[in-house]
Formats: sequence, C-alpha cells, structure tokens
Amino acid sequence: MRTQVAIIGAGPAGLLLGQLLHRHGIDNIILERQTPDYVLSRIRAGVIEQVAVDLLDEAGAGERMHREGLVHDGTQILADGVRHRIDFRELTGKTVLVYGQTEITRDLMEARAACGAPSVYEVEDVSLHDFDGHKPRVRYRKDGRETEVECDFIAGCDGFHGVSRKSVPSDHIKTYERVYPFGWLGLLSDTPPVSDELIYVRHSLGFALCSMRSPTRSRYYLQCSLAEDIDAWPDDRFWSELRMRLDRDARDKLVTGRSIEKSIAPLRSFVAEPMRFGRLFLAGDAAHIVPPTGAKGLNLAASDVRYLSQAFIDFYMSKSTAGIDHYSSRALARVWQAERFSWWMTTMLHTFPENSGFDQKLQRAELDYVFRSKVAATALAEQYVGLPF
Ligand code: RFL
Ligand code: PHB
Repeated sequence: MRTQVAIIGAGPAGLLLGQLLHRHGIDNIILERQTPDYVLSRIRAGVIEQVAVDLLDEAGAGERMHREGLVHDGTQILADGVRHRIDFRELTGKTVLVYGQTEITRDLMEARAACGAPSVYEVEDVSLHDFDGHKPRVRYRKDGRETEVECDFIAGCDGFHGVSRKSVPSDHIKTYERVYPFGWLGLLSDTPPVSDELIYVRHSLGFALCSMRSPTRSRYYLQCSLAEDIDAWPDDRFWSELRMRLDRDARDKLVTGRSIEKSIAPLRSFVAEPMRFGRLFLAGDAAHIVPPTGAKGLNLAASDVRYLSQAFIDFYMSKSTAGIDHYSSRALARVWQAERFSWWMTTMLHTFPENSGFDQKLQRAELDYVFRSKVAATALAEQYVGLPF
C-alpha cells in the first residue's frame, strides 16, 4: 500500500491533520490502535482557542461547533473564599469556546467518513521504519494480517504513550519533564453548570475546577493525591468535597446528580525536542504534555497541526521545504510559551504538599497581583485565549 502521509493516531491532532491534507488533495491514511467508540469515550478537553476553531472550520468540520459551542467572555477565580473575574473580551478583545474534545473528535470522524479518506482502527504493533531516509514505511497488523504502508512522511500523532516518539533513537531526542505531586479527579454529570463561566478554585483543601460541556452537562475536577483510588470516591463523596471548596453562592447553586464518567488524571509537564526526525514529525501530546490548568493541551495539538499541515501543503503544492525545515523550531517556540503558562497556572492555584509557609505566601502574592493589576490580569487573559501566531 502507498500513501503520501501516514498518520499514527486518531485523536484530535491526527484527525485534524488528515482532514486538512485531504482537502488539499494530499493522500493520507490514519492508523489508530483503539476502536472509534473507545476514542470517543475519553473525556478530556473542554476549552478551545481561536486557533482550533479556525482549523476546524478549514477542515470543514466546524458547523456543529458554531451551533452548539458556548462563547465565554471571561473566567472566574475563587481564591480563599473571594471570587474575581478575568474579562477576556475587555482585556484582549478575544474569547474562548467551550466545546468538548469528544464532540470535536466526533465531528472530525464524521467529516472523514463523509469524504471517504481511509482510517484503520484497532491496528496492532504499529512500527515505523526508515524515516531517516527518503522512503519511510509503517507496518501494522489488523485482524492477524500484516500490512506495510510506503509513504513520503510519517506524522506521529499518537499521544504521550504512542509508538512514534519511542521509535526515535534515544541519542537523537532530548526530553524535559516535571511531574506534579497530585492529580485531578474529574466527574461528568448531566446537571446544569453551577455558573455560566468556568470557576478555577484555590482552596487550602486543594484546587477545584467547575467547568461544563453544555447548558445541561457539567464537568468538575478536584485536586487529589496520586495514590487516590477512584473506587473510594462514590458520587456523594465527590459532591461534598467539592462543596467544601466552593463559596456560598456556588454552594447554593450547585446541582448534583449521578456521574456519567469519573476518572483520575496525573499532572505532568513534558517536552521532547526536536519534533522532527528526518521524515518523521511529532505533533500534539506525542511531543508535549501540559498540566490541564491552563486548558492548553488540545490547543497546542491544533497549533502543531497548523504548522505541519501548511508545511506539507507547501511541499506538495510549491515544492518548498521551508515549512518542513522550520516545523520543529516554530512549533517548539509556541509549545514552551504554553508550557510556561500551564506551569504558572498550576503552581499558583494548587496546594503543594511540600510547600513551606514562604511558598504559600508567594502563591497568595502572585494571585493578589493578578487581581489588583490590570497588566497582570491582561497577561493571564492573553495567554488563556491563546497567544497570537
Ligand atoms: P490523543 O488525544 O492522546 O490521541 C492520540 C491517539 O493515538 C492513539 N495511539 C495509537 N495509535 C496507533 N498505534 C499506536 N501505537 C498508538 N498509541 C496511541 C491513541 O489511542 C489516541 O487515539 O493526542 P492528541 O491528538 O495529540 O490530542 C491531545 C489532547 O487529547 C490533549 O492535549 C488534551 O486532551 C489535553 N487537555 C485539555 N486540552 C485543552 O486544550 N483544553 C482543555 O480544557 C483540556 N483539558 C486535557 C484536559 C487533558 C486531560 N487529561 C485526561 C489528560 C483535561 C484533562 C483531564
Ligand atoms: C474541562 O472542561 O475539561 C477543562 C476546562 C478547563 C481546564 C481544564 C479542563 O483548564
């Protein structure tokens, strides 16, 4: 089998890239380890920046997002019992859209099925070959049958645990990592959100986040210990712990109900450099991870895809290799800005088990600065809505 671009992974990065290339007449195949239903069952991102909105439109998959997505003009931070509002529109002229990763993935899957571009789900033992030469190949097994795909380029969009990054010899790649001493316990429920804006909560018991997917579906998170067992968190315990971290107004408005999903995610900052190895290109979580506090993971995947799709389009349409040659440095410059912002938001809002009194005072001073200074609030808002390209 032969294609122009072999894409590993059908998460948002792989699906978006595949759709953008297809619309420019560039052949591609997507190879995914899981079933479509499994991919759609992972509850992840909820907040998207303009870059992701624009790319979904370009991919021809933005129609439902515009109909159902919720435009958010600002966000709220509840710190030690007092609520503050960061007005994105006033401070930056921009807004974000609340539209779940599940819905984005579904829209992209449907767009791909409608145009007949090939995706192979439930592939096993994907392996990458000869990407340091001119004729890379990808091998996989499906239903016991081995297949080899010859291609011009491989796009590794297979997330943090994927095979692409691991296929690079260790002396060609450098990784940077910070693992945080806590995780997020998330709960999804068909209950109306407690507020029409997200509320980021700093509390001595630990961070919490009130988010949403729609006017009738809420997403809540609690900072938890990494040793936490999900079975030790029946819904009632989750709701009572959340209530303790909220203010009076939110406590009064909170509507609780049966969870439809509950999971624990560890928090990590991670970057692999470079993001290109000959004819293999990494994009999205395969190359970098941010803690979710800044809502940047999916948006970074989209910004990588913006650079990478343009690089391939320039290569095939105008025989230019400039985009390919600069892909890694361009993507990484944006990645490190998002890494810094996500680390900063995480550090400012969470309770760190090892923090001394001094660290806690600094954390409080940092927050006070954001609440009192328009310049500091603007810096937060500018990064939250997405830095300009
Ligand atoms: P994904 O989504 O992990 O997709 C990778 C795909 O590759 C497949 N795969 C393989 N396929 C073939 N062969 C192999 N060997 C393979 N190994 C893996 C996997 O099955 C999968 O389908 O990566 P991608 O596309 O780069 O997308 C990244 C985003 O999913 C991620 O950054 C965000 O979800 C992060 N994130 C958030 N991002 C935001 O922008 N805004 C948010 O509000 C936000 N909230 C979140 C988040 C992530 C969270 N968790 C669970 C880590 C909230 C949470 C709780
Ligand atoms: C979510 O709705 O899942 C969400 C929103 C904002 C974040 C992280 C997660 O910062």
